[in-house]
This record gives sequence, structure tokens and C-alpha cells, in this order.
Amino acid sequence: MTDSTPPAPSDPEDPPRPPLSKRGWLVVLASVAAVLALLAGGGYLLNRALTDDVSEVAGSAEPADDSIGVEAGNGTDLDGDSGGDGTDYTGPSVPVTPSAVLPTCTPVPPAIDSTGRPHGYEAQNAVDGDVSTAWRCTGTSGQTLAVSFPCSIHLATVGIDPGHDKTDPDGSDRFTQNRKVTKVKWTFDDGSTVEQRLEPRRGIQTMPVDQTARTATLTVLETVDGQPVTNRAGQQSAPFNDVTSISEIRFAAREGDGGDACVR
Ligand SMILES: [Ca+2]
Repeated sequence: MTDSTPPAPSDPEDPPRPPLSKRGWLVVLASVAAVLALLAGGGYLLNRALTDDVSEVAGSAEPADDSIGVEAGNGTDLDGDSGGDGTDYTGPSVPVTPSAVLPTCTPVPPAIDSTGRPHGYEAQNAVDGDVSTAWRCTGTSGQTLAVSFPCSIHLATVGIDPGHDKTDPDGSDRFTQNRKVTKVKWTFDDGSTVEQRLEPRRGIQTMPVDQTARTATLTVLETVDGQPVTNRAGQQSAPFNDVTSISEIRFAAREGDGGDACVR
């Protein structure tokens, strides 16, 4: 039998080898299979390594949460100015009043002003067109206010009066006395987000946006303290630093660019 054939002498001159036995062919086939398996495994590992490298690079390119406010994916300026990327809309726009507002926060009960009149702080105050009325919630950040529009509109600007923009008849400066909002995030119904930075001063501060939306949700991210105030009679009042107020939020949509017929 060939299986019992003694091994060939290990002559370095390489004498003729006998034909491969059945076991020899099995060994060759097993070796080839092993090499193919190693190659396939190596390819997988190489591919895995490259994939990991790409993932790490992609991950390192993503901004940290606190740096989102540099520029949005849609090219909208987030720092409140209107230049730089050439995408800002310069055509006509129309004011849009939300048809509904829904806060998520702990409400503040009505208070009495210096003339003894009660004033409420419900969310509707943020869209009533009156800067002397404010939406107010407890806390210094994290409050949200979701608004919906009569139909899907192409937003051109968003605006905020970032405190309680009011002076009482006795001269008490409620804007100075209350916290001021200095950064918010806007989230739209398609999931897009932009951040808006605000100066702690009176008045509506607008930011251009390029966003089609049916809803917009404001989230308060940062606020700054109020300060003690003194009325005309010389009486000093402590700041209201445990609540956050926003007098107004405003929206404008691109005119004649689809969707705005419902707001005319
Ligand atoms: Ca108001």
C-alpha cells in the first residue's frame, strides 16, 4: 500500500518524489483551505480596522454640544448676524403669529405690580405682541416653549425679547430685576436645530433662519442674573433670580415662497 511507503530520503539533491497519496492530497487541500481562511480573516480584520479608523475620524469631526452654535447644516448664521455665507434671505417677509403655544416648565403664579394690579405669566404672553407682558417659569434654564403655525411656512427670521421688558409706573425696572436669557435652541419639526445667542438687553433680537417648519420649539439654554432695582421713591427691591422670563418671541416667513398663504 502506498500509505506504508517509507518516506523519501532527505537528499538535498532532490531525487524524484513518489506521487501524492490520498492522505497527501487531503493535507494539501487542508493547507489551501487554511490559507484561504487566513486571507479571508485578514481581509476582514483589515477592513474592520479601516472602518474603525474612518469612524474615529468621523467622530472626531463632530462638534461638541457646546460648539453647535457655530454654523448649522443649512448654512444659517447662528450668531445673529446676516452676512458671511451668502445664504441669507434678503427678500420680503411677513410676520407670522403662532396659532398655539405649549410650555414645558413649572409655571409661576400671578404677581401684583407696584400699582396693585395682578399680572399673569402664562405662555400666551410670549406671543401677544406686547413686550410688557411675559411668559415666566421657575428655574434658570431648560424651560421649553413649543409653538405651531397655521401651516408649514418658510421661516426667514426668529426673534426674542430675552427678559421681562417692562417698567412699572413707579419706575421699577423689571427688565433689570429679572433674569435675562442669553442662549436658546430652536428645534423644528424636521428635527433641525439652531442656537441663538442673545445680548442681555431690552428689545426684540432677531436671527435669520432658512427653515421650513410647522412647529418651532424654544429651549432656554443659558441665562444671567438680574440685579436689585430702585424705584423713583428710593425703595430697593431684590432681583428675581429663581425665575426666567421672556416677553416676546417673533417669527417672520418668506413672502410668496410657498406655505405662507395661510398667514395672510
Ligand atoms: Ca408679551
